[in-house]
Amino acid sequence: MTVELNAQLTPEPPRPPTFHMSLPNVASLIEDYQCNGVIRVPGLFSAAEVAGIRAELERFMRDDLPSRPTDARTFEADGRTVRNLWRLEIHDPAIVPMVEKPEILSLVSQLVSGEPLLVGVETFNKQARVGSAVPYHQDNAYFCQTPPDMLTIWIAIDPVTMANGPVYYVRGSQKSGMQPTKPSGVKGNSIGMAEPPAVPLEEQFCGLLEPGDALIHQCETIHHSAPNTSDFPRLGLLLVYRGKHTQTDPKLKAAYTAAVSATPPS
Ligand SMILES: O=C(O)CCC(=O)C(=O)O
Repeated sequence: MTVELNAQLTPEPPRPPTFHMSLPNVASLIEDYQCNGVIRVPGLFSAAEVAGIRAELERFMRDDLPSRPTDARTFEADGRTVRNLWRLEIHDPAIVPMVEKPEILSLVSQLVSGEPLLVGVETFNKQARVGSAVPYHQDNAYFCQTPPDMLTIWIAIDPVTMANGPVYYVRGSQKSGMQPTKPSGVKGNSIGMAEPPAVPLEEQFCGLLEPGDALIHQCETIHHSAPNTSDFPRLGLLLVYRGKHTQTDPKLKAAYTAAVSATPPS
């Protein structure tokens, strides 16, 4: 009786938040990821969070980038428009707490089958009319990890439309593992696939997004994107995670080192 009475009168102590519950359908996201190698997560960031991230990226490019090493960015062919920012977790650590949310870590730990480590924060800016294409590739040609428990979260800061160069993914391609590569000669994407896949564009997963939506792809999922021929920018912020247990594969690393030496990012 006393116990029951206490239970009625004593307010429940606050519970630790179960963050993964705030992402709908986590089980189906995981199933989809394992099947297709890519998933769309709508509304991962709020409009206010997106505005904060955009403001920080703009501040960083204006105030800090000129004093950072040249490999902190890749310019477009015009030599002045930023194509990519690299290693923001080092060059602009203020961005990390803005993006590394507990619900993301919870989901990522399940997708990489282990403790998630944030190993890269970068951008693909794809400015209006100037933003260049990204050739067909598998990220693990750059990351060189085994097992391939590694992924990228691609967060839309601008709307991504058919016209401004969305990323296209070949569903299920991660299941076939790494395909032969060749140096691409593209600054910022130095290693690509030796042969493009036979899957027609209209059968590929097209990553159309609203600001704050995200795509998550496994590091061996084949993907690419077209140039931005529109009047609208297409800024994406990318978070790269690996499981703590992955290791560098020396063969992949040798191929990547040769490609990036031939075409450095800056
Ligand atoms: O944003 C793009 O156009 C390409 C992105 C990409 O290659 C990646 O997410 O690994």
